[in-house]
Parts: sequence; structure tokens; C-alpha cells
Amino acid sequence: MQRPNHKSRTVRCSRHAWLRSAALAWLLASCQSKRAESSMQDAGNASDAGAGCVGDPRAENYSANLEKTGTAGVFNFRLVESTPAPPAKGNNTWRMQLSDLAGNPVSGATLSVRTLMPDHGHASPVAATVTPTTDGYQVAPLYLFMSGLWQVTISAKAGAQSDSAAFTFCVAP
Ligand SMILES: [Cu+2]
Repeated sequence: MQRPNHKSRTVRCSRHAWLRSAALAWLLASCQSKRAESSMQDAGNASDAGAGCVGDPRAENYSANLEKTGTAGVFNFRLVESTPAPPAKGNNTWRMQLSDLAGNPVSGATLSVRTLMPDHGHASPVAATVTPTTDGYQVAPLYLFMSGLWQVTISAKAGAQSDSAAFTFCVAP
């Protein structure tokens, strides 16, 4: 009955899925070759199980309301909450708040998000969207598609002022 519709939807979906899986396959291949290099360098270290970033000094311990001053010293960036918590493999949603260094909320800023796996040299293939909320900003989806160390850099611009802060977490397998 609704066969033509169903069919065209399927075609569109599978083409989209194909593009996404091709992108992921490429990313995974580049990751795996990097990982092979690093495990060769780590030959003899048999304890590299799991995410490989457990205990990494670059990784931050997640807790709600994790706040830091940006690298330019202009804004404070508060990660109010990650869902799921701590940040996990797959899609994550972050609630953010921005304030000046006196603690006054900064609303109406333009936020942008950059994802990076520093050890693999790639980002997430999915761009996160920032949506203003009543008390801050929602960042979603943060698609952290593989386990390992992820660095999420939030940049904010309000009027002539701009700043950015990076949050780095070890994502478990
Ligand atoms: Cu990776």
C-alpha cells in the first residue's frame, strides 16, 4: 500500500547510513593504525586493557558543575551536567553555563564546540549543536563514538569578548 513512500525513504536512509558508516570506517581505520603504532611503542606493557586512558593525567574526573576559567581569562565555563554522567561512548548531552570572572551569568553568547581525540588526531564525525536554554546552553549531540581520551573545546563569543575552555575525559569502552 504505502510501498513507494516506504521504498524511497529506505533508499534515502541507507544512502545516509552508508555515508556515515564509510566515514566511521575511515576514522576507525586511522585510529587503529595509530593505536597499533602506540602499542608497538608500548610493547612489553601488558596492562593496556580497557580504554587505554584510565589514570591518564590529562583526563579530568567528571563531577557535576565542573567549572574552569577559559584560556583567555575572560569567561568561566561550567559543565553543569553531562547526560550520561560521566561522559560515555555514544551520544552525550551537556548543559553549560557561562559567566564572567565575577560570576555574573553571560547570556546570549555564541558557543561553538570542537571535539578531538588527541591521541588519534580526529574529531567526531557529528557536529554538536548549541541551543540556548533558560539558564545556559545545551550542547548536543556530543557523539563520542569510540572509547579513549576525548577533548571537548567550548568556545564562547559575546560582543567583543571571546574565550575557550577544553574539557578532557577518558571515555570507557
Ligand atoms: Cu579515535
